[in-house]
Amino acid sequence: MLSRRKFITQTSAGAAALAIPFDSNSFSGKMITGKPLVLSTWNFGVAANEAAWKILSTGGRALDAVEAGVKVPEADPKVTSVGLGGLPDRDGLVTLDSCIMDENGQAGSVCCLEHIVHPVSVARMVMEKTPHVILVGEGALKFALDNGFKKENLLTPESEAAWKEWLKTSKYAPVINFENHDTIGMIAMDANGNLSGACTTSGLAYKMHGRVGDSPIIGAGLFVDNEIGAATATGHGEFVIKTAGSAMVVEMMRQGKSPVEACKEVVNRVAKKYPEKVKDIQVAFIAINKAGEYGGYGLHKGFNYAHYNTQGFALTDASYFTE
Ligand code: SD4
Repeated sequence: MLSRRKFITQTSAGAAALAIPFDSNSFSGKMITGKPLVLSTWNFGVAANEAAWKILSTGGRALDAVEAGVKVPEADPKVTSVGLGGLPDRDGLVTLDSCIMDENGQAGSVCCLEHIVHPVSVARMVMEKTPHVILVGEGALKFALDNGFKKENLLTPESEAAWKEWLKTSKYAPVINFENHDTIGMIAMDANGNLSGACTTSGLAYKMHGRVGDSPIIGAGLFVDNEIGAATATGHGEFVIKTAGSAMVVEMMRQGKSPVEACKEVVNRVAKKYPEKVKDIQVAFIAINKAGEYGGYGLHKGFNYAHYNTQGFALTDASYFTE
């Protein structure tokens, strides 16, 4: 269980306003940096980080931590934007996108995968057991089943009911900051200073069947460069893909920007390139650099991210481009 004693919320990236008292001498209004560290998108990142922290705090590898971390919302049927219980596409099918990337620049991904509760683990297996980076659809499912994953029904009665309700209008209008949790993107640095990341989602609800978002696309939904830092994205994937989002955030850090500045720069780029879309879409990034600094930034108000390091954990409301 999370210890409330160690729980704080922050109101802007890195600069904390404590909502719940934190009874140590840390988090006194400034960012606590250093390793190990795990950062993930949205408020469900708190529970996911806790699972990741068990591995990081005992000297484990960042790759193992991010996989274990994102498996928490993947398996939670109450989380309707990731894994089991994810809202389906417009044909009523739950299709999952997921990827993972390690400190050696290795990556694995699955797109439009059905029936498997933990697509992130299939993505890891693609990375570790195949000569490829991405497997999609039927091929990804066959690979998963051949490797011992179990076929399951991911459409819960609640998600099915929501889809049937949606069918009454069939209006495709993805909601900004959906239930305050969308994709989970998680990035971590372990005690050895190595970086890894994972990103996993059921994608935008009621998307066209076969649609793939940014989340399983290396460079868009996730990017890790062990020399520089790591970044991951959430929001309307089409705009993250079109701006090479997470890779761009890492490149901004390479040019000397802090994690928050780097995220902000890429969000600003989205706003500049697609001004007519800004009011309807959310795009947000989180990032960490090799010094253990971290941050996030959203196009719209309402994006938050969870982090956990040696000082405890926190949920931070990210700064944003516009309300
Ligand atoms: C996607 N980025 O499929 C994901 C979903 C998400 O807000 O984050 N939704 O586009």
